[in-house]
This record gives sequence, C-alpha cells and structure tokens, in this order.
Amino acid sequence: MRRDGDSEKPCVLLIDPIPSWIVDRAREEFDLIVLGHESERSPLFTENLDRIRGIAMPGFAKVDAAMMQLLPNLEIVACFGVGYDGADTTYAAANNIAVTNTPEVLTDCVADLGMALILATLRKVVVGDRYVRAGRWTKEGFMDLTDSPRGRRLGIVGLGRIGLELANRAEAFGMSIVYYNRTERDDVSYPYYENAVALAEACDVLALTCPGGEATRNLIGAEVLAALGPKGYLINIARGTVVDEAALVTAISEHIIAGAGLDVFADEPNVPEALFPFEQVVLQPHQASATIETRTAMGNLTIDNLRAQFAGQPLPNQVA
Ligand code: 8YV
Repeated sequence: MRRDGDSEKPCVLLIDPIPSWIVDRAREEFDLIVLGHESERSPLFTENLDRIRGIAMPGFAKVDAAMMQLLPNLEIVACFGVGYDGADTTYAAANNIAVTNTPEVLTDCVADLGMALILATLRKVVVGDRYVRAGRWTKEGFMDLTDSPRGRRLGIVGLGRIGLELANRAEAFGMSIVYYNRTERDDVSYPYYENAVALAEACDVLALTCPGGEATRNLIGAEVLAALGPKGYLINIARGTVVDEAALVTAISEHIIAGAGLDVFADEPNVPEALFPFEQVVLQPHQASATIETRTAMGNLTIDNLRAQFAGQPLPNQVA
C-alpha cells in the first residue's frame, strides 16, 4: 500500500535505536518505516510488507528467517554495527539478500571503552567515585589499594581489528598480550593459545573482542572462569552471549575471579541483577561505540550500503 506523498524512494524498514540525525538523513533518500523494536507490528509495517526493499538495524536486532519471510522484496539487511549476529545470514545468503555491517569506523571507540573498563576494574575508578560521594573519604580515610595494569598479561579472545587496537592500548599501559583466535595469526608475535581455558590460565585480564552468534555462545563458562582465577578479571566488549552469565554471577559472588567490566549482556537491556551488589563489577549499557562521532560514521556507512544496493553498485561492506 502506497501512502500519500510517497515518492519513488526505495522503502526501508528502520529498526531503532539509530540516532535521530541518521534517521533524518536516511529519510532524505529512502521512504522509511520505523519500528521501535523488531517485534513491533505497526499498521504502517504490516500494510507495506511487499514494498520493503531494505532493513537498517542494530546488528543485534533479531532479524531471523521468519522476519525476512514476511518481506518478499527484501534485498538488503544493513546492520548499524560491526556485529551482525542478529541477522540470519544463512537464510539471507540462500535468498539473495545481502547483509552489510559498519566495520573500522568504530574500532577506536570500542577499543577505548575496552581499555577504560580494564582501568575502571583494576584501578577501582567507579568504586572510588562512590567512595567520595558517600563521604567515606572523610570518615574512613583513603580506600584500599588497587591493581596496576602494568606487568599484567592481557588475554584477548578474538584478535581482530578491535582486539588489535585494544592490544595497542594495553601495551601503552605496560601490559603484555596473549591471545586465542579461531586460527593463529601469522602477522603478530603475541603468544597464541589454542583454547579459551588455556588462555585464561595464562593471563590476568581476559578481554572478549570476538563475534557473537552460535559459534561463540557460552564460550566463557565455569571452566574458563575457574582458569582465570581469583586474581583474574573478565572484560566483555563483544556480545553478552559469549559469556555464561549464570556462571559469571557464581564466579563473582564466590570470588572465583577478582572482578569484571561488562558492556554487553545476553538479554539487553536486562542485566543480571545478581551482579548489582558487587563493587568489583563495572557495568555499562552497551556503549562501546556510543560516541557522537562514531555513531555518525556508522550511520553514514549504513546509508552508503543501502544506497549502493538500490543503485545496483558493489556494496562497501558486504558480509553475506
Ligand atoms: C551496536 C555493536 O551495533 O558494532 C556492534 O557490533 O554492538 C554496537 O556498535 C550499536 O550499539 C548499535 O546500537
């Protein structure tokens, strides 16, 4: 069904959250239908299923086979993010639907937040802030000493673009690097471990920068956390699904590990409340790429990919 004032602009379903200024820019080129969440079924959506040629969405939105089957003329799923674990790439590939992402433009900001979480957990930055605000400095004096990153080993799970940038930052803070990947890299000299347990045993801080999805689901469970040990920290800037959250709650509450810095969770925005009482945990609302500069660049790239598809040109960032 065509609405009044519709032009010949290609119709794109946009699933929030995507910054408003990107949505405004996208409207200039596409006839947008906006959903607050992929599960929403607004009349505008349900009445225009056969007009939708593209989807723009955060990479974690669940655009599965059932969703894509609703859209007979779907050509492209453009993910706003480097991760595209929400899109069913198998179905997309089998049905000639392209999937794109926004790599590189977010690498620095995501690595920055990874480093910030390492510093925040080891140096107890957030604990210190609460300590001052609660008036404890005046009453109790200085707080307990903290852990220095210098001299500690950072174990990176998934040494891709973001992992490498995190490694660079950590080296500047005096940390040494070890890693585990699906395959060993031949372009780095960092020691390689063949699985997550061996890596956790070998490091002091275990940072997750690998993709989400089924291949890494619950990769970090009780055994890995036990191997990390009571002086070890877990940092997650990848996907919440990579960690068995029940095992993490146990590891934190029973001091099996020293602490955790977490930006991502399995069921966002729901964070396991069992973690809330623990000061050794630093929690963030999935904001590693959330700077104005990076989100603008991600939005522009998402639009570039959609535009290229509708113009019949090669896609800048096709992943499936
Ligand atoms: C989100 C991310 O996509 O790039 C990723 O994979 O997780 C983020 O950048 C972004 O938060 C979208 O809302």
